[in-house]
Amino acid sequence: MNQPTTLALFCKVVDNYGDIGICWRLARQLAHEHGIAVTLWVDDLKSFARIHPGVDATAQAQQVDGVAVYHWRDQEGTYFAEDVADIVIEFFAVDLPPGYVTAMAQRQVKPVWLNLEGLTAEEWVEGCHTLPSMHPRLPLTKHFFFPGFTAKTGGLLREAGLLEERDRFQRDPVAVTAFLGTLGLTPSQQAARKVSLFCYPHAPAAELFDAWRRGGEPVTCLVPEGVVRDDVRAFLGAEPVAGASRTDGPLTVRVLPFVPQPDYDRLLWACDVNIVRGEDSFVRAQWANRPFAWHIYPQDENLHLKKLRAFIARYCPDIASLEEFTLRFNGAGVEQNQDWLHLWQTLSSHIDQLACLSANWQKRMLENGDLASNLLSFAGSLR
Ligand code: TRH
Repeated sequence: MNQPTTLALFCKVVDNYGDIGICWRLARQLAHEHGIAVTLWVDDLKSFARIHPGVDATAQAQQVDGVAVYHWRDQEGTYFAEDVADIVIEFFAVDLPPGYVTAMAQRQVKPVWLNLEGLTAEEWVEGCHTLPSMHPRLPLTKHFFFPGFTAKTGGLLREAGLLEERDRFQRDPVAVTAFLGTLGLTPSQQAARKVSLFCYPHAPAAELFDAWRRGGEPVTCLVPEGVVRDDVRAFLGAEPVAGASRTDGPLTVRVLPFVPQPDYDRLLWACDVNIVRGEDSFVRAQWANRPFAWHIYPQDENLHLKKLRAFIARYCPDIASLEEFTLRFNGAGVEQNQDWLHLWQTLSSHIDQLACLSANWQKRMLENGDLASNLLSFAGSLR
């Protein structure tokens, strides 16, 4: 069998950082761990530069950590069969440049063409994973590839050695203290229950701040700059710029700078509880081995709540405290009048159970392999 050695990944940034966050992670892993020559086409280099400071947001072409990165400006242009990679991935069903698709069809050995889809715990995914779809005119077949939580999906993104690196970090209090120190946390802020909060603007952050302020337990809430800006501004009584912080009773809220992707992992590893969002931080929280709650990306007609419930059903069907907290955080709880302090305290009282849940979940996810390796073996099976 002729193993593929080149791969082109096309990424459109719809909004925020998850699209490029996922594509970059995948591109880097394929290059570093599998020796694939990867070209990443991305339409928004500014977002990319926020998660990777080594990216030049003005360059048409650049090498970033062994990956060729091209600014994907438009759909125009002529491509030649020899420009086309062995594997072509469209992320989230983006439209490839028509000239590139024509060149794909001109290749003698046709490329493996994959549509890498979004992550969901819903059952239908298993039936659609790896399904083919013929091009209406050209001799090309595209296959759907779904990340997921079961052996009948593509699994989750996870770099080799990630869990070992995390364990080394979490077992090294000096490293954890030093890391949190670089983010400006004082010793007493470090000693408190540390919660990272990365969520969408409609999250009930103000309610949570109020509950923590009324609760007896010292809490340090770490919020990346720009996240729930209005609620953070109201709590601080000042502009929520990186480095700003205020303590009120047992609660400190501290604004963090937006850190490079590897440091965001360290942040998740260093906190006691993580609130994460979207897709990539959601997956990273699962590898952090810490209790977490998910603020899901909202979709029309509340489609996201179906996805949220599907995940809860797989992840924590027996832990009511996490289910209630998560549903309520996403505006979907049954008992909307439940006090946030009560929800938080119930969750906190189950912290050991949640830690155990997280470890068991991780074991199950490991059994599915990792997305990059699964994708390559599927691509290899098609050639
Ligand atoms: O940023 P997100 O909300 O992204 C997405 C996109 O909106 C996308 O269109 C949508 O489809 C998807 O959500 C569901 O959330 P996500 O996926 O967690 O991505 C955030 C990325 O930013 C992730 O790679 C981690 C990274 N990050 C940093 O590198 N540094 C930071 O300080 C923070 C807070 C995040």
